[in-house]
Amino acid sequence: MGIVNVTPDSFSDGGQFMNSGGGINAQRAIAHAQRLIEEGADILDIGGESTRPGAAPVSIQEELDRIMPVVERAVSFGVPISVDTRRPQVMQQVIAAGVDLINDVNGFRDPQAIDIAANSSCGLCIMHMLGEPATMQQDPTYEDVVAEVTGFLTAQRDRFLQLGVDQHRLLIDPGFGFGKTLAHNIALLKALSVMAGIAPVLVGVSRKRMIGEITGQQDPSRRVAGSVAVALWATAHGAQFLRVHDVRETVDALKAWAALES
Ligand code: HH2
Repeated sequence: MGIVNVTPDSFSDGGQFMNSGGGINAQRAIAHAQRLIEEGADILDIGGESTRPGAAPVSIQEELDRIMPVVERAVSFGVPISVDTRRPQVMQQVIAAGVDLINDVNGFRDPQAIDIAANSSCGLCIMHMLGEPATMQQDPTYEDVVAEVTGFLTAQRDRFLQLGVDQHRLLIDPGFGFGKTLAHNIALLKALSVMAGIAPVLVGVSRKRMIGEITGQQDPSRRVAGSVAVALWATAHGAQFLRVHDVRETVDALKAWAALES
């Protein structure tokens, strides 16, 4: 899954598609999306709100203004299109525009979001987050991070199943870095094979702070090798989807690894 962040402030790639006046340059975002497909992305994940630690929320209208021109083009690209949003109103509009997957970092905790999602025919990615992006990295605390995260993901999966959603539409994501320390993230990575028993697992560690903490690289653009290493390890331990900025590097690494595994 290749990341298309149509935002001015995403932690790694924010502002890539802005005009000098501060507006979004949809053409550039669309060109980036096409390049990710050429590089081997099987799915695109389009987002209009940064959820990096400390990020301020954007209005619904602003989020729609950012993503809709890109979504409307991307649905004809021939690969599944995911939208990264926690807003029910945004979900409604992108579902109507024909997207294939809703990726909610809030894990469909909003009752309106779960309703809209269940009544669509989209795939649904349920992610775990502790608290809100603005404050989630201020001393995140768990008694047992693996039990709490798997408990939440299982409960949300079961809510969807009770609403009649086919289990094949559901994926789960432990939400690396969303209210988690490095130790929490590592504990969750080590529990991937357990989580894979709940639903197919998506892993998003690309260029994140945890990779910086492990490698000592402060600049997100220097975290590619660390990200690819964790992505490979995650694949070997049960991840079925990888959400990444660096599609070519990740696909090449997976191909090389798969050649030796077969
Ligand atoms: N991480 C980010 C955003 N959305 N969705 C899922 N399912 N899993 C993740 O790990 C995940 C996500 C944060 O990364 P990014 O989009 O690069 O940054 P920002 O939130 O600053 O736009």
